[in-house]
Amino acid sequence: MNGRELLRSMKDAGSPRGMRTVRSAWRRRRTDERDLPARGAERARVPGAVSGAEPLAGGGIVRFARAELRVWVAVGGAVFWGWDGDGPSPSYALSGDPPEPDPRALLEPDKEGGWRVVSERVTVTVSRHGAVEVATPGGVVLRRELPPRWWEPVDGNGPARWAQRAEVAADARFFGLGGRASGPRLREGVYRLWNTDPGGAFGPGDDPLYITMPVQLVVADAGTHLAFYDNSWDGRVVLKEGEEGAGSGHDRPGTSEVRMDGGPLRCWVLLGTPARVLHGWTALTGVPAPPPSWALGPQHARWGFGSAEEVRRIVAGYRERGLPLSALHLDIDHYDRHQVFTVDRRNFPDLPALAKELRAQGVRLVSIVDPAVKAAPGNETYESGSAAGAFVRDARGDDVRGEVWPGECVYPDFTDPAVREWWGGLYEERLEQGFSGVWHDMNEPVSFAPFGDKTLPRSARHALDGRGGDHREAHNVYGLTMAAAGYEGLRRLRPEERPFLFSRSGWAGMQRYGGTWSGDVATDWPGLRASLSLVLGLGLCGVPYSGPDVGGFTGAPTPELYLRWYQLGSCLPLFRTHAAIDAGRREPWEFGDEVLGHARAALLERERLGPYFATLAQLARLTGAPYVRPVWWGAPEDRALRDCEDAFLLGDSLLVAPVLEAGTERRAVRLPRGRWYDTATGTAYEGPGQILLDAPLSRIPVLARAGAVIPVLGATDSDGAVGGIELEVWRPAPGRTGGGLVVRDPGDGWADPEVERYTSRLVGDEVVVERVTDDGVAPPELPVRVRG
Ligand code: NBV
Repeated sequence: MNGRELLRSMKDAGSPRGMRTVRSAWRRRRTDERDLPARGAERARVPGAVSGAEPLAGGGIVRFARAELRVWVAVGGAVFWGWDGDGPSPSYALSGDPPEPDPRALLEPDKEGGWRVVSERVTVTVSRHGAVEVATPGGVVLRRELPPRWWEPVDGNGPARWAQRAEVAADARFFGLGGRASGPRLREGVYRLWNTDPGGAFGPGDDPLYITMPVQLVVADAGTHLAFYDNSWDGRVVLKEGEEGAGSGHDRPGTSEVRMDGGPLRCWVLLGTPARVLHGWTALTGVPAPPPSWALGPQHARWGFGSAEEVRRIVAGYRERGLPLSALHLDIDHYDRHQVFTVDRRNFPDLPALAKELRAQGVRLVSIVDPAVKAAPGNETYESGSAAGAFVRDARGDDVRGEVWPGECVYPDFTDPAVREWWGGLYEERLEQGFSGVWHDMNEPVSFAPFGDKTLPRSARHALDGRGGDHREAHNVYGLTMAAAGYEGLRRLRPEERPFLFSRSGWAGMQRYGGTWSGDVATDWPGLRASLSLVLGLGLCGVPYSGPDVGGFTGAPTPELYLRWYQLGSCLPLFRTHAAIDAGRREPWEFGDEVLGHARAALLERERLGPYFATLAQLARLTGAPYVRPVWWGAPEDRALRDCEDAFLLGDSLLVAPVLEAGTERRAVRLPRGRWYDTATGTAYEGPGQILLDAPLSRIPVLARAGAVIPVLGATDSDGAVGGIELEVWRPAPGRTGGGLVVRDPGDGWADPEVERYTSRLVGDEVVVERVTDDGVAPPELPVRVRG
């Protein structure tokens, strides 16, 4: 315990909760000291010299003096390699069985005395000492893993630690590693792989956060690739960007060194365009669950509405001002003394009736769900969970207790399939209360502590789906497996509806069950920036649905900061205002008439773009492409775009340049190649290059790609009836064609919607839009409005 921690624990000990917190932190420490012996002497190992190889499906096994490597290429071109018998399964990241090995990929000796696997899409070369090089069929090397190193306990007790260093091109940029506040481009530094509630509010300097993933996307002139070290243990990634030798031929490569405290040393590598890589990634780890259509609308939350009356007042506030609202979220204050699956009946006497009343106004209720269960007789969840043996135990078989909002708590072991089933069934209570969706919080998982790690003891036992293990391996998949439990539960309970679930913590593959949000982002300009970097980075890790607490979690934003946050938020998949119990207001009308007017404009534009968002949600499901993409998405070879962190593409058609600094009325925008229109003025600009655009308080710059065909809602008619879907078409540049995809909103069910493809071109001065079908082209059935 350091001085600061000691001070905090003395302060905490002044209240009953504080005393329990201090006690719980000591208990965690003692449990680990008792059940997790300190590491003794270790022996280092490297693979040594190659001794032979054996061809197997898709590749083979290459043997070394002190290790062996299984390497193969899957149908579709994904590369897998694993040392010492580590295969692709079991894995919490993979959505099902691993893909089949490519029967045409062959293992052959190479001239240097090593071996290589040659396939149509990729060549993998294994050197004589165990370096693994992944190259395009043209021979361009994208990634070179140096021989790994292991440190094994001499007495054979305990896991082997390992380190794996890889080299990438000198010009490469790193992205990903889950949700990072300091991205999206990951600069030199150490990134920890241990899901963590930063406590309080976070900004760009805070790392790690709630979602860490050993997934990196690397973009270089030579090509784009994704590397995934499928291992959920505590670890670190040390990134160093390379340096080019300015024509001297002496480039210093970029490096990534992954160090893990245990667990398998295995990796998947996918290469191709960014779109291909993300498609491959979601083929491997699961397609993103498309949210129900209402979850693409504006949502409002607050910790501390406090009563049904206040909820009614807020909803009426939206209605009276003509502001659309799709959902309202109830936080832990609506529980009975913070206990999950209960209701504070004094302040929320009839939730089902309230839900019905709001639903009639088009507003759904979403419920927070915390994993920790108050350990008290009489608490039904505790009693049924205890009877089912559902809670995480220590090595002696006693329930592990922690301290969270309701007091002393126990934690379901979601790595046990029976526990997932039990927990999923509990969502029936939430549905009966009238909730339409769930918001998973505190699932890193958190146990308050004045010192040490704010989570469960590392020695806590977990089922790990029959394999058995401890919290060192289970920690990072706790949120993921909780999401699986909730999602499957909702599917069983309401098979006809797409579940709405988003989760603060998670891991590779969490998109199968839903989305996420920023967590407790600080209310300041750096916090605003961090919230964009999180959404972009998570999208590149396969999690396309997320968004920040608009306005920031803590404190009170200035009207300007609130408005800029609102404008950015309105262009992100999850568009939700939220704040802490002691924070200032977040309703758009609380910041004066000017802000209200501009916020209303952002809100209405979001509504108008509804069909485009619905299309992006379905395309994310079909292709893995996130709604929100870095500007280099379609042009990774453009180095200036790789370094651009203050703008993003929304789908293929729009480029959004949010205002991330105070006092801005004009900002620079870096354009990808092609013609782009400022959607506010209609002025055309030619990319690539940088332009300056007006960014008055009333709006943030949004540009449309020339030729784009965007589904939007038509104007409201004079009776106030909302228009149907129209195609907004941005005039193609002369000599160029354009187009767009439209996927109509399938409602909240599972219908497989059709993907409609449209093209646009100029004939003389006229813009011609056509629908491309299996039988040829046809005029579009939807009304077309040409702009630009
Ligand atoms: O449930 C209260 C909050 C919630 O409002 C927030 O969104 C979560 O990220 N929760 C964290 C727990 C308390 C944080 C101080």
